[in-house]
Amino acid sequence: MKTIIKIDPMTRIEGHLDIEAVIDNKKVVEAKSKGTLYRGFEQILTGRNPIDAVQITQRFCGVCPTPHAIASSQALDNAFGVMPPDNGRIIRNIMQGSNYIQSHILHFYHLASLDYYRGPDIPPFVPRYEADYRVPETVREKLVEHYIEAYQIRLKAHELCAIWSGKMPHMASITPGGVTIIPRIDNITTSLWRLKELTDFIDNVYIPDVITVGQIYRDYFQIGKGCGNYLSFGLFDLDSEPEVTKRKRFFQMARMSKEKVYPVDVNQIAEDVKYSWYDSSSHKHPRQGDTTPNPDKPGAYSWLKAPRYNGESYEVGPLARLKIAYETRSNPKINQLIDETLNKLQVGSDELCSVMGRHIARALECKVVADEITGMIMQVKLEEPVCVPHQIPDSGEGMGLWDAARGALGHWIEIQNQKIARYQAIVPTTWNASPKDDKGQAGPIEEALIGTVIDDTNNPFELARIVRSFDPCLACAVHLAEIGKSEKTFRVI
Ligand code: NFE
Repeated sequence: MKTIIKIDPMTRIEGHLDIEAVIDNKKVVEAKSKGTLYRGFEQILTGRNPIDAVQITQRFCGVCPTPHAIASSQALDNAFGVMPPDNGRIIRNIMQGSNYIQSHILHFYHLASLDYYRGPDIPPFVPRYEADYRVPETVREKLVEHYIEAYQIRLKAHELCAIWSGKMPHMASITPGGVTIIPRIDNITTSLWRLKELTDFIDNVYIPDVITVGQIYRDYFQIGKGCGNYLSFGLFDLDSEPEVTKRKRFFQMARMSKEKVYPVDVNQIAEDVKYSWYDSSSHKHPRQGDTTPNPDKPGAYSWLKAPRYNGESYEVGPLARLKIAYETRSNPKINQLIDETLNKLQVGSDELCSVMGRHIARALECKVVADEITGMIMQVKLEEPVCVPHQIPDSGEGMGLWDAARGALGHWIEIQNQKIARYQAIVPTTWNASPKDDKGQAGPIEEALIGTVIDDTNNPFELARIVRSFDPCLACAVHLAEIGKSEKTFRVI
């Protein structure tokens, strides 16, 4: 007999993701990933001064305002024909790196780790669902301690960003053509001591904790594989090449399909809407896309559109970035770090494509990013320019491509009469949590759920662990709540 399981909300914070799974003989045979909030930022932006996009798009989300500020600034740089000077480029990288650190630590300790151990019987650890908690008492006590410590540490990462961005969340000092902060020696010194504390936590607490959980839940290296395609727009600009797809980046812009790495042709990106609550035309490149909501559309089940690359679904995020770096050997230190960790865990590199692999990739990336921005802070040159002047053209187009903590992020702007005529954003969670496309092909999270064995349909924690390993953020992806009516609704915290 088939059972339908519905978990809503799935995400602990970060908007409302509703997951529906059809179980037949203990196995997931169909899955639906549903974004239940409508965003509508595209309509808010239309008709405004283009410069407002840098501030308004940051309000997509309080967790990742930084990449939206950077991607919209890049789209404006592109439309205005300006490029930030070295200081502007480096300071944007530092802001983004600090946002990665706080976001990755947030994800493991505050959004995902409670799936693996039983917290104390007080809020925020209760209410909780009963899972196969296997962590021994001594480890459990440490994880609870680190859960609390992680709040303080994330504060340091937010401060690190605010040193350069003026405030957090929602940064003040970013503008088309660069940044507006004039760097002083104390920006550098106060950043370095915060980074030292962050690096100590990542090396001595975060990575060891993720490895310990990985060793205890080794079977989760076999669960939640996903679609097997990986996409990254890249991270940290290393030069000032105006053409974004040719720009040298620390994590390169690339995609991986069937274990082979290929360049990205942005023209191959299109968004399908057959199963989305939109009357917009389907299979449009975001440059031509529109956002016309229709909450009564028959057959639709999500406010997310379904982005596809050349008709295929792609996973984005830390696993995608690390797999591409590992395969291309672009940075020997990353390969060494991954190999050492896999050795400790006694798992193969192919097992990274899994629930536990995503947690490991995120933790290792956190270290790589912290090390990288420590070096970048030393490259900031006092007394040198941080931005170039810009002028709003009468008309134009621009594109910003960047990797947010959760993966590939694209912003597209069209300007007419010096106003925003069209704005489209495809955020990481739109890729990962997308519904089926026009061909009926599942999105990456849906794909990762299909085939999973559910031990107890009254307590389907396997589904929660798989979905959360992607770190979905629905606030970013969509923004009307739909009251779910179905066979089983679980309150999952
Ligand atoms: Ni709201 Fe975001 C990130 C972006 S996810 S967290 O990282 O862009 O879709």
